[in-house]
Amino acid sequence: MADLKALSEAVIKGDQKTAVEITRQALTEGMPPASILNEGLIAGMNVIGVRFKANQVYIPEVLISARAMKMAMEVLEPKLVEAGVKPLGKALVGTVQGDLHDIGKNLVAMMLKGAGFEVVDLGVDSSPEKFVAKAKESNPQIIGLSALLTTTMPAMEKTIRAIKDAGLSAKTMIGGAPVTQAYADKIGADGYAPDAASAVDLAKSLLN
Ligand code: B1M
Repeated sequence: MADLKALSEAVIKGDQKTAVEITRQALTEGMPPASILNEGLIAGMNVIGVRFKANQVYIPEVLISARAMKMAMEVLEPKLVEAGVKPLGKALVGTVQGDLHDIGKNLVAMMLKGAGFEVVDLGVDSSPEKFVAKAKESNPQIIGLSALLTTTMPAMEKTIRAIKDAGLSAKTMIGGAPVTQAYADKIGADGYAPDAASAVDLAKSLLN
């Protein structure tokens, strides 16, 4: 019988091959896709999130684990859709206008996916109008903005204002190296997260 503990261990170790094999085996044996997702893949990514926050693992390990999870998700996703398993919530993420840095934003997107969120990724250099248009189209509960330059931080404020002016009810969260909680408070963002694992905790708390 497929071992979901071994599946989460494979994600933690970033062992793509084993993660995919156990996912396939579990599906063949008729295990519910939601159990494979929650008790295997997400459980593994949660451990990585906790270790990342505690500085026990670093960005390369997180990327390797996220990649193992992604490969297993490719096998699992069609079955999740068939079984009607709903994502935890939907998050729209992007790097703000004028800013081309996306490594941190990608990490946030991966960790959100790892936690069971559906993620719509706007990419880099995203204008307030682009955020608003995509939010209207995809109806996320969370909108996440990333900025790495002090010169692009004001674009966060403009984007949050545009989101509010458009009457969207999504909660906003911000992050990136120069960003602080004080800045989030100043520009009226609903939350700030210093790293990708904290971004997941914040997104979950903003859902409630
Ligand atoms: Co740029 N760059 N860069 N750069 N770059 C910095 C940010 C800089 C600090 C370097 C320096 O001078 N010491 C500096 C900014 C100074 C400032 O404004 N205070 C800088 C500069 C000046 C520039 C250019 C202007 C350089 C030039 O052309 N003269 C230029 C700007 C281009 C533009 O954006 N318009 C530029 C260009 C680039 C590259 C293209 C070469 C490349 C980006 C490649 C890419 O992203 N695809 C690059 C890089 C790699 C860096 C450094 C070296 C690394 C950034 C990074 O990826 N960190 C950076 C110096 C440094 O930080 N040591 C630097 C790793 C990443 C995982 O961390 O993004 O902080 P980070 O994400 C974290 C958290 O912040 C948080 O979670 C992540 C994971 O824990 N987080 C969120 C991020 N987004 C979040 C969103 C959330 C929540 C949490 O909610 C939604």
